[in-house]
Amino acid sequence: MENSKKLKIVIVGPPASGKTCFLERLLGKKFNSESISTIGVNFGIVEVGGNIQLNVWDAAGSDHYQKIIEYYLRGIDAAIVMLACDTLDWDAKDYIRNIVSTIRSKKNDGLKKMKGIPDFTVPILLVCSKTDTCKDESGGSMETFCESMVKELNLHSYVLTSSKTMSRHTLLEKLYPFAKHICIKNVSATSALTSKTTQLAMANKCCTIS
Ligand SMILES: Nc1nc2c(ncn2[C@@H]2O[C@H](COP(=O)(O)OP(=O)(O)O)[C@@H](O)[C@H]2O)c(=O)[nH]1
Ligand SMILES: [Mg+2]
Repeated sequence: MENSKKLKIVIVGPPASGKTCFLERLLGKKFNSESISTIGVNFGIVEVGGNIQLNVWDAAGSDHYQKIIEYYLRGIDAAIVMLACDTLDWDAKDYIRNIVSTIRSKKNDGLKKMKGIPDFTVPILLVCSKTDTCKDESGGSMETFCESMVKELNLHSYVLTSSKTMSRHTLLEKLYPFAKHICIKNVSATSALTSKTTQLAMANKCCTIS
């Protein structure tokens, strides 16, 4: 689609949290129960609806690839942090805190990058994956865990997903409000920038001796 809004998104999460399966399902592929671990990164273009195109980078989760993840975080519009529902414990909380801090510090562009200021505005969605493996006994606790993380770290929101049992349509529906939020945020940032540039141009004009 020529006029679609293109957003750069990175999915990060521990190894085997379901990142690659999630991206593949969004791309319309079948669920793969024998998905092999990602070397480096996978990439896919997801048409999420509403004329929004997500350019999604699925970065390998192991510490070995930390530098690669940091590289792909540059210039992103948003990030997805993925955790499997059967790994939601204290370690998972620390993992989320650390990765969110990395995302906020590496995403910076322009002035913020020069000054080394973390970007607290980058939208981050928490995805709790593999819910088909947990739903019976811990449905409530998954939500409590995610809500507390969203609140503590000021994330955009969270969604519960299963690449195994949910349709592509359902997964896209879960992602759509996040994609829409990023678009709206980008539009307001651009118009703020445009108005700042206009103000600066006008100020300069006042001071120009012609
Ligand atoms: N039951 C179940 N298994 C899943 C789901 N998503 C991924 N898996 C399995 O978990 C393993 C790791 O998935 P993968 O997408 O490669 O994880 P990644 O390392 O985060 O990219 C694979 O064996 C997948 O088949 C899910 O929603 N439900
Ligand atoms: Mg993978």
